[in-house]
Amino acid sequence: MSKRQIQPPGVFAHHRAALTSHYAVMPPEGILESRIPGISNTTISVQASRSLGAEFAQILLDMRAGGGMDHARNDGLQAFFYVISGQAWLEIDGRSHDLRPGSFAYVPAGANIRLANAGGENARVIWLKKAYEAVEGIRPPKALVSHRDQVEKVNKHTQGRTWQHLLPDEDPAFDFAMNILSFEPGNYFPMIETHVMEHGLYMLEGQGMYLLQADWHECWEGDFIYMAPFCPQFFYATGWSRASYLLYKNVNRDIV
Ligand code: UGY
Ligand code: MN
Repeated sequence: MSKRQIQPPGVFAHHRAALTSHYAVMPPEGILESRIPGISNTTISVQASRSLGAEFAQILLDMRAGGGMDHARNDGLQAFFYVISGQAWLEIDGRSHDLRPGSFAYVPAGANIRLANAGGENARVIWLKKAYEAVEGIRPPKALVSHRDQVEKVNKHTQGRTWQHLLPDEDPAFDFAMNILSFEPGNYFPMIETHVMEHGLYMLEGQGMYLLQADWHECWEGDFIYMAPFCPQFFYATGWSRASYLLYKNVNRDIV
């Protein structure tokens, strides 16, 4: 069976996808391909957008050899890139960066960007976009390119559960955080969270059970979850290996 086809041939009605007014669970096999002018040789999977109720967009790009953005783009939004697999090349305002699995980049609103596959294999990259919420007297952040291995793992609340803050989100210039949360087998949150911030979650590895509002969902590597503001949420890792996810969260702004 191919990676995108998880049910046996002839079985169609079983799936793990869910959409409510508070959350969405989206296994990759159900996300149909989109096309965006100016991006070629690439399978484009839209995971979150305004039409879902989200205040950000998240797009998974599977760039084949020679694939990616055909020319520099500027949609006026902030962007965040995270490389899941393969080699990629990213240009930000004329400066080019070689990216490998675990590399990430923050791009300020208004920058010109160009992303392409830089190797022979497919390159899989998450592309998140968000309108910048400016605050008087605070300068917007500058571009930042780094790698997951350069970011300290901090232990919060419990042993066996670590956070990596990919962006310096204690800096009020940033209006969103991108964190990698990792859970050793059997580890879990210290409480059920209910908060004003929304989330986009991409499962990087492992598996677990996610409580969303009042429903349990089993999820694993490659799944995407959207959590709307105030959606009750809780996770525990199952299986025999670490579970990790990349998590978007809007932060640092006044509530109106
Ligand atoms: O930072 C967070 O809100 C995080 N603990 N939430 C989550 O993983 N669903
Ligand atoms: Mn949360």
